[in-house]
Amino acid sequence: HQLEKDLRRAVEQQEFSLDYQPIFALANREICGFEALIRWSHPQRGRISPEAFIPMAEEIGLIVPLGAWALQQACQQLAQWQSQCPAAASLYVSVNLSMAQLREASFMTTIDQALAQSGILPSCLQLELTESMLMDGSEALVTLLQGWADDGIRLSIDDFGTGYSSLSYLHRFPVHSIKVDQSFVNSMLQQREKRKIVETIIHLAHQLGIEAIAEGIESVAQLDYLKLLNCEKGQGYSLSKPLPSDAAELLITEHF
Ligand code: G
Ligand code: G
Ligand code: MN
Ligand code: NA
Repeated sequence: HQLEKDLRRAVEQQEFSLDYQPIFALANREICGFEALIRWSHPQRGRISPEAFIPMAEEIGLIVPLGAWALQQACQQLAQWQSQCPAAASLYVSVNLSMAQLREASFMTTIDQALAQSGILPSCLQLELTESMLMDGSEALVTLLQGWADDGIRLSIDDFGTGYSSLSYLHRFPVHSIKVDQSFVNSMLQQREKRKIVETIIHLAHQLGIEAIAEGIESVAQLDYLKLLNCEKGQGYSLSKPLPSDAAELLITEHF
């Protein structure tokens, strides 16, 4: 398989980079964090979407080294921004994880090393997990995540509402925030049912003392509506697209 060969080479040749999408506090438009999103610039084919290569990387086990790279890179980048800009001391970076990484026994060490080598505070790291990763959650996984949460690492449930939404893991796991999936947010003002789902997810989060992060905010009207619902945070094209690191850095210098 050509894509598989290319992917293996890409890891060795370091053809990957990270873009950073700001996460805003909706009430005051403060930037509170950045979601790190992996990008692949293929030497012949140009940019390839993660939607095309992450599943393949997961299938062939490459997501383990690739994910470790993304985690280290994101932590180091944040450390650099924080040292340049002391006012950004509480800024965090949010990293997407795959199931295969959680299953890897060495992943705990990967997290510890990313924190130690970059020197960022554990509270400046957010890990994004999907519902399916928590669904077959063993006691061992509960212990692992509890350990991270005790250290201050933020745990967020990504794409909430699109997977196997089980309410039991919301109290089994030390969840810090829920990310309301963009498929609900982007049509909520046209479709009453989507709107009710968004409202219910945000309400559920608040009832449980969890913070809500809306994804895929593409208009001011959506932003205003989410503010009305007291949704704490949000990301989306109407606030900022994912940015290459130099553009994100510029934004930080202007913002803080
Ligand atoms: O920006 P967007 O097209 O970049 O991202 C597409 C998908 O790829 C999203 O579901 C996102 O969670 C996933 N993704 C982006 N970066 C990473 C990463 O470093 N690790 C994993 N596991 N998924 C990622
Ligand atoms: O699965 P996850 O939530 O990690 O995926 C994030 C994806 O959403 C990335 O591909 C990112 O580029 C994309 N994204 C971020 N903001 C918007 C937006 O406002 N609209 C759309 N359509 N996609 C967005
Ligand atoms: Mn995400
Ligand atoms: Na998502």
